Amino acid sequence: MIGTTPNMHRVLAAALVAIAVAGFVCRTSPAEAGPSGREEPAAVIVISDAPGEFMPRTVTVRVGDTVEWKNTGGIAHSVEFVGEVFPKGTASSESGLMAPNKSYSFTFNAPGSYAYICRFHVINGMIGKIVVVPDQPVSGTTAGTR
Ligand SMILES: [Cu+2]
Repeated sequence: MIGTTPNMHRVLAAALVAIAVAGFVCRTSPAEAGPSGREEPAAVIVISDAPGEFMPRTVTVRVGDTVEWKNTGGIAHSVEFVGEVFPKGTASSESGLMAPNKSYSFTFNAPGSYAYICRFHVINGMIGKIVVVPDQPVSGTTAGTR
């Protein structure tokens, strides 16, 4: 039996990211509800301990979408946005300390690129990014946007 090597883990993580990205690109139905009317999170980001990371690391959502972070690890983490000025009327952008099994949700009401960190493990590279695009149907590939 072959153990899980760090390499395999990497491949697995990459595959998960690919699946997640494909899922977002392929989403065809236009918004059924208004920007604030969607209840379920548009994306769920899994927080794990070994290594401490956000998976997937980069997520693309639309304006009005809610992103949820779930701490599946055994230690505390956090989600804190950095280097971005949130638009007026946007709520606080910090999860605070997230104990194991805690989750945190945030709704993005303005397009932009939102980088965030885990306060406790940023030194180990525990960072992530949410890209928020305008709320309109995605046609074709988004790879070649100018
Ligand atoms: Cu952490």
